[in-house]
Amino acid sequence: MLILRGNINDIFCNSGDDDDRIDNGVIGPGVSEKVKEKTKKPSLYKVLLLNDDYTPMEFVVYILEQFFNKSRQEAENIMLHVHHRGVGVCGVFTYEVAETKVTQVMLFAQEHQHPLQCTMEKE
Ligand code: TYC
Repeated sequence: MLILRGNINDIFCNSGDDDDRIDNGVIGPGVSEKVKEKTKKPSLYKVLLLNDDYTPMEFVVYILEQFFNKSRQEAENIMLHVHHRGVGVCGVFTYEVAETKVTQVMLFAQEHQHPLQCTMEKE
């Protein structure tokens, strides 16, 4: 006998973008159950740097290298993008990682008395 637990659509329809698992277990003589556990992928957030007229370019490049693991060349490109366009993406992270990066950058900028602004936005 096959016992299906949960919504029939959840069990047989695969949307493709979720991380789905099917657990086949025998729960008694001649009785098996098929349980599909759905796990949702976490939402992602862009961490953004904003331009200003006072923060030194070298300071922004240093932040991109140290906090966002960018190469020198990548960091310079992102810094120049922000300088010319007003805003740019430093990286994409889960909520808590993005929030931590924003806090670290804002604290570091304040400690060095630069007005640099860093924020996050849902993808
Ligand atoms: N516009 C700044 C300058 O001319 C450089 C800068 C770049 C500042 C990026 C902030 O997020 C920033 N010194």
